[in-house]
Amino acid sequence: VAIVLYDLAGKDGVRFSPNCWRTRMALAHKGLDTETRATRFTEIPGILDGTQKTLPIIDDCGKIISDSWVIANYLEKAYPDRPSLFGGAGGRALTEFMLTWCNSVVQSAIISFIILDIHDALTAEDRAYFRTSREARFGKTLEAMQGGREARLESFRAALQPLRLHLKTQAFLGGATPLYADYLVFGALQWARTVSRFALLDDTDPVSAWFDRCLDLHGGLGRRAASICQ
Ligand SMILES: N[C@@H](CCC(=O)N[C@@H](CS)C(=O)NCC(=O)O)C(=O)O
Repeated sequence: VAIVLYDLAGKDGVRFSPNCWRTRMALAHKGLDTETRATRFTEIPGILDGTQKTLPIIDDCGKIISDSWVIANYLEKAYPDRPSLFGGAGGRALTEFMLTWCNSVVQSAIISFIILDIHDALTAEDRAYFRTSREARFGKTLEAMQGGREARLESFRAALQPLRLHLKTQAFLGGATPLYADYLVFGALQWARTVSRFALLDDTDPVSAWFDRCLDLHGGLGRRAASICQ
């Protein structure tokens, strides 16, 4: 039986959520059969028992698990004979640092480049919810948040320097092959790729070459994904 992934979806079913992408890649890494269910923001209160607030959520034969980090840990424990997501206990602990860095530095910067593009990639039903909730959260309009993004690009790229230097000597953050740490940062960049035409990375950036390698993983799962910009 396939594991069900409740996956955030925009218009034309575009799958853009960074946190859902992490989980999607983790399921593929483990080689687990997955059925994704396109779920819009305003549909979340209507799924499962109605208490869930965020995606991703997985349903593994009736076991309902939410939160991407909890899900990754569940998969690692429940499927120990499949390829590891962390590479052992030390790897797991270090991955938790990557999670924190990815959320607090990478994703929180990327949101300011694409928040209006995300809005425009949503279905009509979701747009009002997204605008109201995000404008309340950030205390400004989506237009004001995204405005002037070109001027912020240089400092965003500079913030990726640790990643860039690491990838000079290794194909993936995990070494010769990817680990969950790769999927964390991949999810953040895939978020931008699926909803926006704005180029966060320079083509000559080693981070860009690594992202390209990630798009090819697991049968090109990331590359095949619809983007509103195709
Ligand atoms: N800590 C959670 C965060 C998940 C999260 O924030 N998901 C967003 C989409 S990327 C969401 O579902 N938001 C619902 C909403 O804002 O109503 C995780 O890692 O899964």
